[in-house]
Amino acid sequence: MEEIAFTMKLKPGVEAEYKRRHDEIWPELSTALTEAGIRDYSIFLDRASGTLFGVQKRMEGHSATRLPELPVMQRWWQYMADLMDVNPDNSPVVQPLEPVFHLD
Ligand code: RM4
Repeated sequence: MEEIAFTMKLKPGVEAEYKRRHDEIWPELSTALTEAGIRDYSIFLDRASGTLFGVQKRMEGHSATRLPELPVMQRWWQYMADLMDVNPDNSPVVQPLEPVFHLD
């Protein structure tokens, strides 16, 4: 199991809506994430900057890198695109983070 972390960027004034949509995450999407081998996935918000901090564990042999191929992922990104900084294909602009410390 590896742990990865990354940032994404929320547009100003949509914090409540971003949380609401995730509180009501589509079961089909959470199933797809789990089936791709993602576990313990959390997203935290820094309200001051709009930075979203994602952290997740990926099981050995995971297929997280193939999630963008799934129609449900595409639909979710399209749905979320009005709230986040996104690439031309609607995927969120993701900045991978480097691990610098870990305590078990
Ligand atoms: C985020 C973003 C990410 C997705 C999570 C569930 O807003 O779309 O790509 O992994 O939702």
